[in-house]
Amino acid sequence: EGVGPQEYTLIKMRVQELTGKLKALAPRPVFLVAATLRPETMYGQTNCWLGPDLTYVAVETKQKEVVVCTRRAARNMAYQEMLSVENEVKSILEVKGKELMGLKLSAPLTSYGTIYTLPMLTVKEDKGTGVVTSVPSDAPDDFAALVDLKNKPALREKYGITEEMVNVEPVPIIDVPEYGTLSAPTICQMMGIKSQNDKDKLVEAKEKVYLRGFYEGTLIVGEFKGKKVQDIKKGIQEKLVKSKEAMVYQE
Ligand code: A2H
Repeated sequence: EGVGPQEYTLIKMRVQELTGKLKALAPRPVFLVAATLRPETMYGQTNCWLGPDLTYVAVETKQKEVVVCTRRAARNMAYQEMLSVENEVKSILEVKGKELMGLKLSAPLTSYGTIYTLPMLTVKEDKGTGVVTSVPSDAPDDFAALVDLKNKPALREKYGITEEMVNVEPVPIIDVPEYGTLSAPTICQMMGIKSQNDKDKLVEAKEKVYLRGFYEGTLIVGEFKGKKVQDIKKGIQEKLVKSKEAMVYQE
C-alpha cells in the first residue's frame, strides 16, 4: 500500500427492519457502511460481509442518521467531521458481528431488492469500516466466501444463515478482456480456488483481475453501459454521494 491516504467510497446499506439490539436505534434510519475501492461494481452487489467476531459501534452522523462500523472507522469519521459530534466517538451501542447476521438491507444500484448480511472470516478490523460489500462477479474473495456458505451447511448453521439468504448468483456487470463478464468466478475456476481458505491463491487471483478490470474493463449495465471503468469510476462515486447513498472517507 502507498504512503498517502487511501480514499474509499462508503456505501450506505439501509437496514430494512431493526431487530435485536438495533431496535434501540429506532426511529432513526440505520445504515451499515461498506468501504470499497470499486464503486462502479455496486451494480453487482449480492450480499454484505461482516466479521462475526469483530465489534461494531452505532454512531450518529451530521445528517442525524445512524451508521454501523468498527470503532476505529468511527474515530476516523469523527476526525473527518462526518459525525454529529466532532473529533469524538459517542457510540450509541456496541454489537458483535455475529449478532448482526442475516439482516435485510437495501443497497444502491444492485438489482437485488434485498441483500443479507453474512459472515466472512477474513474481514479485517484495521481496514475500512469492517463492513464489506460483496460483489462475487468481480471480487475473488467475495466469490470464494459465498461458495463456502453455499457448500457448507454447518458454516451456515453456526451463524444462523438460511439457504434463502445465500440463494444469490454473481451478476455480470463488467466485461474484462480474457476473463469475460464473470471475471472472479472465471479466475477462481482457472486457478482451482474452492474456498476462502485458499488464501495465497486468492491474493494472486485478486491482483490479476483487479488490474485488468480497472484498466481494461467495460461496464455492460446501467447508465454508464459501454464506458470504460477507469473513465466512470469517479462519476459513479459522485452520483452516489449526491443521492446520499454514499460518503467519501479516507484513512
Ligand atoms: B472491494 P485495499 Cl468488486 N477486510 O470492494 C477485508 N477486505 C476489505 C475490508 C476489510 N475490513 N474493507 C474493504 N475490503 C475489500 C469491491 C471490490 C473490491 C471488488 C473487487 C476488488 C476489491 C467489492 N468487494 O478490492 O487493501 C473491499 O473490496 C480489491 C483491492 O484497501 C475493498 O474494495 O486495497 C478492498 O478490500 C480494499 O482493499
